[in-house]
Amino acid sequence: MSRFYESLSQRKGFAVLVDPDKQDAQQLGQLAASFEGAAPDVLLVGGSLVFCPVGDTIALLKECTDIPVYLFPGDATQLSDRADGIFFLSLISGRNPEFLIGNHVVAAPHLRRSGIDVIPTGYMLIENGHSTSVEYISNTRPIPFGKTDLAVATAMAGELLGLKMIYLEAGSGAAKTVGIDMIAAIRKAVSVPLVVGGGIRSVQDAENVYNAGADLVVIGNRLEEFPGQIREFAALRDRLNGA
Ligand code: 1GP
Repeated sequence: MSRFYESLSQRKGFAVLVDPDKQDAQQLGQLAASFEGAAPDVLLVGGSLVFCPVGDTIALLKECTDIPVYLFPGDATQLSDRADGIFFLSLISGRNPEFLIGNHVVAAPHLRRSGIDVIPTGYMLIENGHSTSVEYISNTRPIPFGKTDLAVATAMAGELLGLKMIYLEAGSGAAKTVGIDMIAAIRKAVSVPLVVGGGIRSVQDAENVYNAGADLVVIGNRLEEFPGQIREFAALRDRLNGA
């Protein structure tokens, strides 16, 4: 396994999600400049529906930062061997075979050829009160917000199937994060690294999610609006890691 994957079970981390459709070369340069003294652990590139080639965005990022870049693909069109790795997402909260195995069959030969780091990831969409892009595009229903037992059983099934990471997703721009009780229950039930994203806007949101058991917190929209806030998220991560 990669150094990045190993780090997830050793220390808290945070990821910045980059949407290729929203960031041009100048904005990516500004984003990379904001990492000075506040470096995220990983950059994720992708989304439910992306029109610009993800490889172009990755190439631009690679020109200005050494931080590992992982694909966070909405489907098999969002692949690039310029990435360092991929969160190979299986949408285990849903019942759409295309997002459980279909896209993976299309992607597998490309991934083998590219040799990038593949992290098999159980991707779980959790209801947050509003319909989300990923829910619409994947044509799946999220796990209801309060159904912790269902979420725990789903995460357990993912781990027993051999998935190496569980990603709890409230949806990009969600009004509220995945519930703290649900995160804590899943943390107790599985031993693989836990990623939590969607609707994290404040350092307090991030701290709550970390304290519940998240190993990696993903932040997208908030840093597009307020890039300078990355310093606060980095300081929180460093404080929790005793740095
Ligand atoms: C979405 O978890 C990510 O897939 C990030 O969500 O844009 O709400 O931070 P936000």
